[in-house]
Amino acid sequence: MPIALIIILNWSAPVANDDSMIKLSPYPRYSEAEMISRARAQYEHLQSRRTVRDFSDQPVPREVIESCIQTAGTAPSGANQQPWHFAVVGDPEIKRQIRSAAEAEEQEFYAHRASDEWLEALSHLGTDAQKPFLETAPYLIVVFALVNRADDHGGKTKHYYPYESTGLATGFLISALHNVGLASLTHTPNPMKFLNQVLGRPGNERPFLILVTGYPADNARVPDIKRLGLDEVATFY
Ligand code: IYR
Repeated sequence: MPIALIIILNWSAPVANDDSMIKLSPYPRYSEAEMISRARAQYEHLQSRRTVRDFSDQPVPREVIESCIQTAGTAPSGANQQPWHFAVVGDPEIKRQIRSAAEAEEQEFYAHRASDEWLEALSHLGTDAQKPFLETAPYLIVVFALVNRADDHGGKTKHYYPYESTGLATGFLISALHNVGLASLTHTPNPMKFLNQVLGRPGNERPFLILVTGYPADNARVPDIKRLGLDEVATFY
């Protein structure tokens, strides 16, 4: 038999063997009444979250941000590749540079790039090209999605579902920040490539969004939005 055929016939897809598995740490087992009450309490807590654009400049302990980012890092990811990086900007000069570059892009967006349909969809939010929160808020967490990662042999390992995974981690982060009483804003200047330059991040790290965070300003105002009801977002079969 030709050697190549022997190799093909002997090939089998890699599978996890027993040595690579560990026992699941026990999940708490609540009574059904306790589950219903915890699920409701969680909903009540998270439904009070609002996207905020008016931030206080009051400092936030760095340790809080560190723990919230660790929470974000517990999100599931494609092949457990954890394809994310969080660049945490507290430095006023770097915040100033980000604001200046973001406002330049936003001016183009609002004056030329956005379609009338897009501007119409945004009109109830009251947004414009001015982004003072990029300097006011104590922290800008610039979230990057990694499309690949350098391996130990000078090559690259491709990542699977990097954007979906980074979106999940960002969701965990928003929830973690809300849990400690911090407001956040998912900000997406378009395009965002300038973030690689300003922060010196390599090309395999794609800017995903800026999560602006801090305490809400005392007089913060938010648009009067409604959330869709359960029967509008879910179908039970
Ligand atoms: N990036 C712009 C426009 C914008 C786009 C969407 I979609 C929003 O939900 C909000 C704003 C800005 O930040 O103003």
